[in-house]
Amino acid sequence: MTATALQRTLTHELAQFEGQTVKLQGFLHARRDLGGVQFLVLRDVSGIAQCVGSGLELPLSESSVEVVGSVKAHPKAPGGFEVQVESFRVISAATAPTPVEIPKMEWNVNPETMLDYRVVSVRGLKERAALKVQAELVAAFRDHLMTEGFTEISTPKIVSAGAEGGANLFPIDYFGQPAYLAQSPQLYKQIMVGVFERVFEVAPVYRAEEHATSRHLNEYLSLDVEMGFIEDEEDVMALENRLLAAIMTRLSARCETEFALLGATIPDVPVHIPRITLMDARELVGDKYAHPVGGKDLDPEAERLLCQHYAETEGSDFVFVTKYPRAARPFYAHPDEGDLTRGFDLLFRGIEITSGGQRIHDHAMLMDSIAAYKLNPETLTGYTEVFKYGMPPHGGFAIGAERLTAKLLGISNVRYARAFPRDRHRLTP
Ligand code: AMO
Repeated sequence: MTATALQRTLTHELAQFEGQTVKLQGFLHARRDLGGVQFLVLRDVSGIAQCVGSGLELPLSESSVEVVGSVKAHPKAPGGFEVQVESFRVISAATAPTPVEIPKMEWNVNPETMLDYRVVSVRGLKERAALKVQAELVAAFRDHLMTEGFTEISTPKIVSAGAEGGANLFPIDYFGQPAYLAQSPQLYKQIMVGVFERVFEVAPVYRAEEHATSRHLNEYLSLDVEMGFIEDEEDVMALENRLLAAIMTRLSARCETEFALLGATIPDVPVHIPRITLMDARELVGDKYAHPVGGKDLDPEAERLLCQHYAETEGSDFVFVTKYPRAARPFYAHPDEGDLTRGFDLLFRGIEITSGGQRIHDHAMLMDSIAAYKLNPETLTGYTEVFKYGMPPHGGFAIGAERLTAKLLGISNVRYARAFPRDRHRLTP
């Protein structure tokens, strides 16, 4: 059979072809010349394969290449098989050496350099593993919500007013009119509850965070959910609980290699994720860990300690923090007794990955809240109007996809959980 008549085999399928001739196509991941004998590692979408040949003229690393050869068991080769090269072809030659050695890259070895050269460094096995896990996570998010009757929506990313308050809006010039990049689909996803009752969106959102931290991006992927006809925020937390369980089930089934490569473990999602009120949480980290509690929210160290407590005492990597005060939540949060709201956060392995809660659905209550937050009601009419038309009690949440991905995989900075991160100092590539 001629090489071109052979079907392409993927590197992860080699075991099925022992003793047979296969055609592999991929990138020249690594190469070694031992005087006449050449070893090359070919990388394709499914993994890597070691190939050995002689008299080959190997191109620069990362060239796309084709190998035709026979598959032999070889315990020391990745995956336990090696391909003995019968013919070798360069499909598209690299014309310059890569600025970083892809197979030798490690996390945190000069991370800025790795991000500078992201167009090619992102091909690294660990780098792409993070993005692959995120892709599966997003697919599981969609699949699970659809089984629960949710409909996917797509809302504007160019908006006339902020949804979340605060100063972190990116202003843009919209044909001479002031506008902003959307901080969140919040107001639109609520409006769409009036259409589909249960909705979700997977889309980037924009936050003009001034500070470069390991948990903040200026553009991140927001996994948003909103559902109508709820009793209270408990229904929303229960939904997120089921959703996370479904996500972890899919990751266990489809991302074993990626988790192994990164030395990470998939968490067990408790049937009932523990809950603690913000007030009790502050007391707990104060009493148990002598961590001073100031401010209206938990600081990053308090989040870490609270997670440590639940990991140690209940074996849970997750904890819901509930009953946030109004001062810590946006105007749309549904009030609860005292000056509290029905808002919650979900912490996972030491960091907040979700905010959510029940929202105000009563028009008069909403207008009062807008006044109490000293917002200009005129800028919000496109949103507040809908509450004149029978909006049901509703609530939802948003998961920061990069934070969840990073914490799942033990990646220290959310920037590596995004293909092309936008941070305080980075607009390219
Ligand atoms: P919030 O502003 O808390 O809530 O954001 C929700 C989740 O998004 C993630 N996140 C970020 N990730 C990376 N970089 C950032 N700068 C960043 N900011 C937030 C976090 C956070 O928990 N509308 C509400 C959600 C809702 O109530 O439905 C909202 O946007 O994981």
